Amino acid sequence: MQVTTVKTHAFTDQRPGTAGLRRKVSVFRQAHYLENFLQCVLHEADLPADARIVIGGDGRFFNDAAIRTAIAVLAGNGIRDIIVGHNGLLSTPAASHLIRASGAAGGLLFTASHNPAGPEGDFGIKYNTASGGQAPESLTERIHRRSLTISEYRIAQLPELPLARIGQHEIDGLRLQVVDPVDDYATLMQGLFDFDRISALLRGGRFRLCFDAMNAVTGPYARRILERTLGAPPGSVVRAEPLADFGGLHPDPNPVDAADLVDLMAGSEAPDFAAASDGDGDRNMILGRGCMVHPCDSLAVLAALHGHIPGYRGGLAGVARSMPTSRAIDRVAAAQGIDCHVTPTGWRFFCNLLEADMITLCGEESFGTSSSHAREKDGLWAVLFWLDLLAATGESVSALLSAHWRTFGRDHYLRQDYFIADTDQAQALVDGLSHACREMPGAWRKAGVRAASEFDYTDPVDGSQSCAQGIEVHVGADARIVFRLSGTGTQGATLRVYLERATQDAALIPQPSQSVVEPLARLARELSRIEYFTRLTRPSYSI
Ligand code: VG1
Ligand code: CO
Repeated sequence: MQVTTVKTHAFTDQRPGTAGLRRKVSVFRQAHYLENFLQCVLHEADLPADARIVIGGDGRFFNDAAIRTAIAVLAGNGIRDIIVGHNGLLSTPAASHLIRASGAAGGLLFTASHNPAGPEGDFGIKYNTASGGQAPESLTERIHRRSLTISEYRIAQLPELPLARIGQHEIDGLRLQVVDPVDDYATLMQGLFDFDRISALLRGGRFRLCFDAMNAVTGPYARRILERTLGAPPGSVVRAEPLADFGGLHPDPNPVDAADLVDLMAGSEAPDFAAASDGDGDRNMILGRGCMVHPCDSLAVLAALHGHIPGYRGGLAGVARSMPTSRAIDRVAAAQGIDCHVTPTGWRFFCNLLEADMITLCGEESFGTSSSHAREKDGLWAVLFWLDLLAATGESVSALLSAHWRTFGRDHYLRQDYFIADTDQAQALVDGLSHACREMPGAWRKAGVRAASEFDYTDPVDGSQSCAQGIEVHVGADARIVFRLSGTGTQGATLRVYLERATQDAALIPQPSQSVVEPLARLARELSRIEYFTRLTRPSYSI
């Protein structure tokens, strides 16, 4: 194998965010850009020469070219044992599982999740460690520091790689295994859930379901598991072909981007159950006839009812949520006498807790839930969990949700995003809030502000610290506003404002969350002076 050392120059914008390095495709296509980053990953990951690496992506534009480059850089650095998904496809949770199951030293995941795809769209790369989880902050920071000084990388000259041919290939000293992306993942799901019971529900013909893969990576997974294995009628999975540009969609399972699914479930022809997933298959949206399950509630319901599910009958070691996620799960944990950990936003913060067996279930408000079966969030897993619950209880989605609220109360929840073109303005706004925290309860007492603080996190497993992870404002006895800047965008800044009000009041529980939290939305605008800093008078996005 011929290996070349290529002289390069450093780029200053290779700092990974909430979930890897995300940039415009045009940025990734600059000469040396991807190779540089990969070389820095390899340098800092410090892998043994016989390391095995798993590679896959969400199938978006540039996936194939990036995977070929990655294999060449890996081979150039002496890594000769590579597992790659067929045609370069692997959903994020399936990749996480495959890393663990194959004893790999790590994995490269090519995805920008739900961000738009295509030549004008976004691309991304994540490095996951041997646990299957995303590189911790300490490692991504080291990778970033190295990217500022890199001057050369090593790359192998390889022939055309047979990514479309499943099987084991020996190529010039490189062992390349091209695997079916679904096989191992499907077996894992079969071990967690009662497939006979779900199958009995789906095969009868009385129960109807619609799974929207949004032209992204979960199509092949959902078709195999829901239709072929579990017997849902063909056509139950829609938009099931992964497309390089996601068909122009924004594959983010939420009531705005998957509005047609919400409409379907509100209509007279609504099936019993609907769900959607995102670009890389780690997010999920669950809907019943006439209702959408908010992800914060979904996490709480799964925790409350886990005893029905074979894979979780042994009980939960503990649970965790990201700080902005509603406190619905906290009350379930309290009732079960288990710990509820609160982490910064981003799945990587759950990984230490999962590895240490301190938690079994975890989730985020951004339509992500998962468990100790993987080290990433998992969209289809959540769908199967809900289907298994419906099969076990014989109840509908809305009945399970209402019963949950009756027992535990409800957290009305809404997230408002403001797209701010000027990142300096966005930063000034957040800095202003963080400076104002101390005075806020005094200055805004009449408005009900009780406490305000910046969220700093100390990882209970390794003691690492992550500071300034958002600003939390407590209002009255039962409400909360959280402010933070997004770490996954590729242009400008996005201010996320999370609004939440908990209630046990039977009259308030069924009200629409939008109207219940409207007074909080107003207060959030006043506290943060959004209009002053950005001239924006209303959110760009409410979900
Ligand atoms: C967002 C979500 C966060 C999620 C992250 C990656 O991050 O808020 O909860 O973990 O996306 O999800 P941010 O920094 O933009 O708020 V995914 O499905 O894009 O890998
Ligand atoms: Co995703």
